[in-house]
Amino acid sequence: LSHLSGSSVVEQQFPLVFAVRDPEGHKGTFGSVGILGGAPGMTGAVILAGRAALKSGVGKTYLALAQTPLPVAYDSNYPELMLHEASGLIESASSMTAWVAGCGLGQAPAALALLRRLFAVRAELPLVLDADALNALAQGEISNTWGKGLVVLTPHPTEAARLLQTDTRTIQSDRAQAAQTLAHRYRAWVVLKGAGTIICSPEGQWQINTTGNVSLATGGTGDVLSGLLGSLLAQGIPAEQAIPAGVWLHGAAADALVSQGKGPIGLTAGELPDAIRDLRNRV
Ligand code: NPW
Ligand code: AMP
Ligand code: MG
Repeated sequence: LSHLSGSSVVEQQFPLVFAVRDPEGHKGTFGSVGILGGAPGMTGAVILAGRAALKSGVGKTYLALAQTPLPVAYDSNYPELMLHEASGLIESASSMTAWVAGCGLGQAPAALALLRRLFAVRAELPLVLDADALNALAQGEISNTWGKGLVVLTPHPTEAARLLQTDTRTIQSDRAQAAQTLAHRYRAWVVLKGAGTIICSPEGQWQINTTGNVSLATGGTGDVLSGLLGSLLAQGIPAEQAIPAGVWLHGAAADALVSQGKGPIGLTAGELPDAIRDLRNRV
C-alpha cells in the first residue's frame, strides 16, 4: 500500500512519466491512441478523452465515433484530433499503440458490434475500458476473456456494482476489496474511481490516490481520465507507472485548478487537459 502524495515523490516514483523527451523524437516516437465512443448526444465524451490524450503527450490521437455520418468533420478548437467513423478506423486498429473504448459509446446494438470488432482486431494492444464498454462487459455483451495484452478497467462505483452484480453501497463499503475482486475476476488493472480512487494491479496489489477533489464531480471528468490513461499507455509507459501516475495527474490537475479559483464550483472537464499538460511539464 503506498499513498500517493507530493509532486517530487511522484516524479521519483514514476520516472518514465516525467522523463525528459528524446530530442531526436518525432510524432511516431510518442505513439498513436484510438478512442472509440461518442454515440449521438455524447460526442463530447470522446472529444474530451481526445483532448486529454493530446495534451498528455501522445504523438497522434484518432477518434472513432459511433455515428454515421459524423456529426462534425473535426473539432474546430482542436483540429489536431482526427475524427473517423468507427467502423472504418477499427479496421486500422493495429496502427495504434493503445486503444480506449466506451466514452459516451452508448448501448445500441451497432455500438456493441463496434466494440466486439475492436476486441477481435486489437491483438495485444493495451486497451482502456470505460463507461459503456464496462456496461457491455457487465451485461455479457462482450467477452471477458482477452488474450495477452494489458486491459485497464476504469469504473465509477455504480459501474463497478454492475460488473460485480451488486449495489453501489456495497462497493463503497469496501472499495479496496471491490477493486481486488474486479482485478482478479477480469485479470485486469482496475481504477475504481471516486474520492480516494483505488488502483489495483491484476495481481491484486492496490494503492489509494490522494489527489483530486469534489470539483471533479461533474460530467466528462471520467472521460478525460480514460483519454489520459490511453495516451500514457500509447506512449509506451509501462502500466505500473502509467496508471497510478495518470490517476495522480488527473486529481492533481483538479487540485491546481481549485487553487486558482476555478473550482470546486463550476470546474469543467474541458479545463483539465491544459492543467494536466502543465503538471507533466513542470513536476
Ligand atoms: P446516484 O445518482 O448516486 O444513484 P451511469 P454516466 C453513480 C457518458 N458521458 N460515487 C451515481 O448514482 C459516459 O461516458 C458523456 C457514488 C450516478 O448518477 C457514458 O458513456 C458526456 N456513485 C454515459 O455518458 C459527459 C457514483 O453513477 C451514476 C459515483 C453514461 O455515464 C457525461 C451515473 O452512472 C458522461 O461522462 C461516485 N463517485 N460516480 C458527454 N459530454 O458526452 C457515479 N456514481 O448511469 O453509468 O451514467 O456515468 O453519466
Ligand atoms: P466519471 O464518473 O466516469 O465521470 O468519473 C468521475 C471522475 O471524477 C473520476 O476520476 C472520479 O474519481 C472523480 N471524482 C468524482 N467525485 C470526486 C470527489 N468527490 N473527489 C475526488 N474525485 C472525484
Ligand atoms: Mg464515466
